[in-house]
Amino acid sequence: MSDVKVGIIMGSQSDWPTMKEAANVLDELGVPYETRIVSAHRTPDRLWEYGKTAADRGLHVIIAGAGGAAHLPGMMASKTRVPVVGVPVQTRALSGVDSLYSIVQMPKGFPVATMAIGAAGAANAGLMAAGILATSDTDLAERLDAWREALAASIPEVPVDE
Ligand code: RP5
Repeated sequence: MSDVKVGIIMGSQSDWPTMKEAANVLDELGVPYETRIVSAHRTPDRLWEYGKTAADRGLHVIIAGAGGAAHLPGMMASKTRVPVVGVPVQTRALSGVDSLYSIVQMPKGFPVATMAIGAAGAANAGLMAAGILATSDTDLAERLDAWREALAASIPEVPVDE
């Protein structure tokens, strides 16, 4: 079993600029991950195989991003007990509201922890994955605490004219 515990999957190459935000956060926190393009509609067999093997391969969290008819996170959640964090990718036609609705309204029994639309949601997905792993990794917990403190310290107390 490898030490990669986080899978970042996305429906298309076009989702990568958004999903890279999750990868960037994991890089900053020193969390290894794998990345794959897995489309619910274009590569359903790949989705099936990924979900079927995820737990046995040692994945602890799957971050799944998709846009439009964004069925990837929900389908992945139906195929594996590994927690799925969903990222609604912003679309041109409907600004990502379509993605959000496609991901968030899961039926009872198959949850997807759904983030905000777009880049902020992807970054938060990385933090969510790190937070889940930090519950059983004290070194990572310390790095995550430091990351959060640095962010807080970077916020000015008083606004300035720009
Ligand atoms: C979804 O369709 C993907 O997740 C992507 O967000 C969207 C558009 O895909 P492309 O046509 O750019 O490949 O499956």
